[in-house]
Amino acid sequence: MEFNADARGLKFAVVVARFNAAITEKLLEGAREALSSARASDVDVFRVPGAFELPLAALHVSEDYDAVIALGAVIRGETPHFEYVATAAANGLQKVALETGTPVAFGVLTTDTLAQAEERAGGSHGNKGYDAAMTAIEMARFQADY
Ligand code: INI
Repeated sequence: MEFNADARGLKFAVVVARFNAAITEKLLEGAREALSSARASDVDVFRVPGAFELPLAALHVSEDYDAVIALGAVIRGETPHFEYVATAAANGLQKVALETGTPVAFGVLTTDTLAQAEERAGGSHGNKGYDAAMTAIEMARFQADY
């Protein structure tokens, strides 16, 4: 079956981390662009402190939406904290999807440097927020149609 990129009639929640906001707001712009190109009209945005908080926020809203798009930017820098935050976000978001049945798209950048994050938030490597929103649309459509 081909991907039907028509988001009309579907409800989307976007949960966005404020940590590294210069990056995550660009991811949000990309997600909005994808949702509007697919004619989604029912979109709510929720902000949380950091990527670590994204799974709980996704869990909290999952019941009321056809899909959740989680956006964050975890940048390694000098700190081992990176591994804990990135792993918790990835595992937690996957767990929410599998345990609730609501698709959760992983739009969390995990990069070594700020420059790499910029490249993936509307720079030379595209916009991962856009990609995550497209994934959410595809999975919400899949669940609605089959
Ligand atoms: N949160 C991020 O979203 N990105 C990061 O790069 C990051 N680093 O590197 O520390 C980060 N930390 C905060 C974390 O997400 C939680 O908000 C915090 O630990 C409180 O629970």
